Amino acid sequence: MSDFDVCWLALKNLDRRLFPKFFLNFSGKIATTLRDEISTNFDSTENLLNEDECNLFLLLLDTNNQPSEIGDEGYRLSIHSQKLTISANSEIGVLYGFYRLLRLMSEQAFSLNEDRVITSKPDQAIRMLNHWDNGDGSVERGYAGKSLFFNDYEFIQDRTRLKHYARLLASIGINAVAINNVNVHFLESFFISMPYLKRVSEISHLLSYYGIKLYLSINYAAPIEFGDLDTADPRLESVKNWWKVKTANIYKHVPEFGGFLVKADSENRPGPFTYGATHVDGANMLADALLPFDGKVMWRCFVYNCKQDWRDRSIDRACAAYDHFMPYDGQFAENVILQIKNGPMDFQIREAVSPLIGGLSKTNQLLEFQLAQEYTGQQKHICYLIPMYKEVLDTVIRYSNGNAVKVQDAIKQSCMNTKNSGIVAVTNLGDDWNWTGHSFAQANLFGLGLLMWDNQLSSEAILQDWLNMTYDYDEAVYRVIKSIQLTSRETYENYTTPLGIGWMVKPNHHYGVSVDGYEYDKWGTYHFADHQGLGVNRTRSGSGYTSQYQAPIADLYENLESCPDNLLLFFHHVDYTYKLKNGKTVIQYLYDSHFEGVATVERYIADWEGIKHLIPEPLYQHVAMRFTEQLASAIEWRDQVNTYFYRKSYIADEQNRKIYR
Ligand code: GCV
Repeated sequence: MSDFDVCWLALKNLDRRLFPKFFLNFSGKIATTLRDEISTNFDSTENLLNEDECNLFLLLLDTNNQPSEIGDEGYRLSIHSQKLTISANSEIGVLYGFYRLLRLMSEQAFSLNEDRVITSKPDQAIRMLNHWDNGDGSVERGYAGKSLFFNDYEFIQDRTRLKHYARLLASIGINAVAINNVNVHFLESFFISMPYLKRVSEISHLLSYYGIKLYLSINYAAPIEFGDLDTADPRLESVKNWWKVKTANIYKHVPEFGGFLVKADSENRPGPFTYGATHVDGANMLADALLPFDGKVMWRCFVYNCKQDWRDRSIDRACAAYDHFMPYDGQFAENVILQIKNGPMDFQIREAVSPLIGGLSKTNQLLEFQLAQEYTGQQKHICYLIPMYKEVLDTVIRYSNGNAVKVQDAIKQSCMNTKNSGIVAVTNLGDDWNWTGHSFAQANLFGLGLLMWDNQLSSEAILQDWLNMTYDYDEAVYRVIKSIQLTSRETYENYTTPLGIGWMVKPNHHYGVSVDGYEYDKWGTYHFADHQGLGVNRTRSGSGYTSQYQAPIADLYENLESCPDNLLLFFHHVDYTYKLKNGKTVIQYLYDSHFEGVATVERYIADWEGIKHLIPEPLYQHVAMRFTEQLASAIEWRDQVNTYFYRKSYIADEQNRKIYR
């Protein structure tokens, strides 16, 4: 038995004898993986001679006979006369179908007696994870232990855990990963060369058994770091050739290599701006080197002025991504994909959706989420993020011929090549026994995987699947975990930064409250509270950010009357006495939400105690200990925020609750 959790692949109550014999009509890497999975989950033996004896069929379809309904990676799963067939147009499609079978079997109602057919194909082509792992084994914004890939400037040699990692990812449909931090330091700059490529190739090979492509984050200034050139100007032949030679060498050693992930001209990372060149010059130069190998460049749009003067009210960080990238729409190469954070700031508990997503119409896009809970409780607090992701995917971000276009469709419609778009998330994984620090944070990874595949799934259905696969307890336990998880995002928002204001965190590590922590700093993340009110004026009379949205979305946010309350302070600076749509004043809402947030955490704790006798002690204690921290932190948030705004406004709480003076 391994010393780590197998998460949702634990599948404690599968009937191992359900499939006595199985039939597989193809051979190769994925067939090996399937045999492995079958022997892990069932007592089945393969029968290649007499198909009549089999009741599980894993079939790679004849490519001339492709049912278009399942595309390249999808599958068809059918139960007929007590036989179950999984068929697909690709080997990976069959594997995805097999994992779907495991999910189905974790449902109480599963039976071979009922005929049924399920077809499924992914809504998004690229379903990727980004690791922010460093060569020394640390993980930037990692809250679940150390890196799964590196330790003490070496690649980890033990493959046991990596194999489980690959299983977990494939089981939720993830097909790409970048294994090192986008902030590429000195050592990691050399991962694109020998001897590191040997190790990269071993990992890439292992991942290929699960249909996962490996990418590397690169240092834009690598030609200089290597000591080969004194410039990284993308327009120079010497620089172009340097990357062509390096890229060809990567593919020689890592034939399945996916491509490069690039953070350039962002938070002090090098980039084309140093040479007066553009992001188009930089990205297309790399794309050119990757093109012969069908490789891709994921180019991040997190470009903003991180040395802003807080006194200068003319700069709004929220405008930056759009301002930098929109002018180049249509100029990026076909194998360049712009990677855009879901909001224009930085993974706050609630932000408006980045207007760049609706703006671009001729550029490949990857929508970037953050599973790592940097600003959402750092995997000490429970914060089920799937409702937030769904909200983003369902947001109408533009209109086309009068029809509303949601984010989930916009990212596909604007691309030059449908295979070059999708969704990516910064992972919440590490080498902790349970992978995610808080065991309940597993649901975020599981959920996002499923949601990237099927954008229509509900947060509740996903959570139910995760529970079915992970635990095998009394229904009362499920009820409690569900009610906690499904309300946890709002609860976190309530006791931290409601109404879209964001930030107010302690600088650098971003955990815990510090209302003015960033207020007079250079990062562009301000709340502008004074004695009369708070919020950021991003309307036309302020920074003009609202104009980056197309009409009528721009007007929706521009006008106080139509701006949704939960984004009010993201878009507007208002008085404390301004009345929300629910009739409360802003100041009263701030007080109420903070009291309510803490009260809800107290209720979670009581509910958790109430099911103590129904769950194993280690799980009980693990969650209980984190709740103790969550409550302490929530109380600190409540008291500091309430006191801060009482002192600024001098307006008392209508309910006269305890606010420290
Ligand atoms: C990897 C935020 C985080 C940084 C992160 C950066 C990014 O600023 O605090 O740790 O750097 O985003 O997304 O590049």
